[in-house]
Amino acid sequence: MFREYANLPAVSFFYPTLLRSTNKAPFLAMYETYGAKNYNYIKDTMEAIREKFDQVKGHSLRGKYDKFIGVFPCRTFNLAKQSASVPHTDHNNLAQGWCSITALGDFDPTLGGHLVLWDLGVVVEFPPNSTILIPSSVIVHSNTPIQEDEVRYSVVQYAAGHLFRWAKNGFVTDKQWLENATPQDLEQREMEKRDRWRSAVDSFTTLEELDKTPERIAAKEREQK
Ligand SMILES: O=C(O)CCC(=O)C(=O)O
Ligand SMILES: [Fe+2]
Repeated sequence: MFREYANLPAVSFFYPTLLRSTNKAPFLAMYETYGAKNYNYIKDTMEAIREKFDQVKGHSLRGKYDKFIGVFPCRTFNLAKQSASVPHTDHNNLAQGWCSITALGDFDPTLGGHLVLWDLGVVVEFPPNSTILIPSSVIVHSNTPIQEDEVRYSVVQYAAGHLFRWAKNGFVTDKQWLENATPQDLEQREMEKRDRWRSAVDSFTTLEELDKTPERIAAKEREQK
């Protein structure tokens, strides 16, 4: 997906910058750069959950920072010898959240292992050891099969939607929250539900927004001199 946009000015400016970033895996830096609002929503919620559990003696979730996990609270290993998915969405993930998929193994990416993005009508070559970020909860995706003697695994990192509902409820389940909710709480929640899709859509960065960052403006000024 990224390659298609690589020649657009905002994107081609950021890519080398984020690859120079030394304290994060490039795919995390990419998420933070191109999906800042989205990334920060996950980061802040995870931080709130960790803080909450810091208060519970002996149950701290505050592990050592892992630069290959970063903000992602969940990870799935697809370890079948020829891992490939049929068309699906990961609808339990945070709807607007991006999912990081890393392909591993030994296969010819020109013959198989492509990522198919059905809603976009796009088929992307997906070589082993590369990572692609997609909003996997809303885009139907699958893989093409690899050759008979080849091997393919994948590692998927994402944020489960339930974590966000639970944190928003004040760290209780929907069932527990409903049991204690007042009529005003219920009314307020119905109103929030009606508008929630909009804030989820707004959390995607537009190319115009990328073009207006201070770094990009400074670069444009330098180009003009
Ligand atoms: O292996 C892949 O490329 C996709 C995996 C996937 O979509 C999933 O595990 O939900
Ligand atoms: Fe998936």
